Amino acid sequence: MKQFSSKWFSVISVTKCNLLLYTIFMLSFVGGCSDSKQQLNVFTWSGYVSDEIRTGFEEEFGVKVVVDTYGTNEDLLAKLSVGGTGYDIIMPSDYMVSIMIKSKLLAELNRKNIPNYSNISPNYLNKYFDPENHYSVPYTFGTAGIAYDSSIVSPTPDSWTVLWDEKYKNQFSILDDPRETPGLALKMLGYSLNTTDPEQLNQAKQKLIEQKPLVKQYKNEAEELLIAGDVVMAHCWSGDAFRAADKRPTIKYVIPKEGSSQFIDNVCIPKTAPHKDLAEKFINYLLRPEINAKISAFTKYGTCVPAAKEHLPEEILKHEYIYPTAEVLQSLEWIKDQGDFTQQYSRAWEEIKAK
Ligand code: SPD
Repeated sequence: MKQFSSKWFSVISVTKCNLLLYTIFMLSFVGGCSDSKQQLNVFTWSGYVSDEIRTGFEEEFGVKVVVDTYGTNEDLLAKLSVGGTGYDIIMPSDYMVSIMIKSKLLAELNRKNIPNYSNISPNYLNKYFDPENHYSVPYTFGTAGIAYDSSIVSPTPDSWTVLWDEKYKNQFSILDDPRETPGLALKMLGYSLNTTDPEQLNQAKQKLIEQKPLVKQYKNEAEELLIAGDVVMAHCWSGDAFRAADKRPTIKYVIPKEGSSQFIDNVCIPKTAPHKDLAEKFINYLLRPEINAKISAFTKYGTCVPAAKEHLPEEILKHEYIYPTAEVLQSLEWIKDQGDFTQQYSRAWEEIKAK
């Protein structure tokens, strides 16, 4: 009996052991399958890549897309400058593309892998920041301005000076951005937002220090504050204002009469990208007219792909601030890469925030 039970014990042990090995094998196989899926790591602005765009690419190409966000071009630069981020796709604005090219942080694009490049309108190509688009492909374009709740803010704001009005103390937010924010004060003072005159920049700095006690928050994701009703006005990017207006229809947007900034955000591949081929497939996918239309409808920024317009509703195509009038366009400036003087903007902004 003793012999019998020990024999059976060893049979059961062997069976259990086989089962265990089998389970480990199956688990490692399943795990191995998901691990072996290529992963595309995207680093972008919030509200820029929708779940629909992400999962559409995942399903069609059998890969995983992970999206991480940043709040300013300078945050993106800081992260990339450290190296080895693992990001495959980034979306710097115009002047930051120029800075990144000079700093040798970007990979040259292989146009053969991006046949949909030909879908882009020439109006958005060959700009000063990447004269032959060797490193960048335009994603969207927009402006900075003031979003306001028209059921509360009266009269309708038409000047940046409203952001110095005591009446709105603690009721508005300002972008937390070393170029946009000094830029708004420079425009209010009648200067270029690309000034390299230290005295003009100093005047803008003093204005922003004076404004500080009135500001509820410095925040780039103003959409959330506007929807929640935490602020009645926000210095923000246009698409974010229009996205907020979808949820809270009394939100309107204006570009002040003194003028403002305009931008093109671009898709680029960092030099250190682990999956360059997949990144180029992703860029090509973004440039399909129907996909690009979805991007514009989601972000509420303009499309650089004319054929995408066939898939867009009238209210976007005729939107006076997504496609500004010639008069408004004249009042806008591109933020430029000002070389060494750029540091003075960052220093001024740090000093303002430290006050
Ligand atoms: N939520 C998307 C915001 C995109 C902003 N682009 C930045 C432009 C900076 N000049």
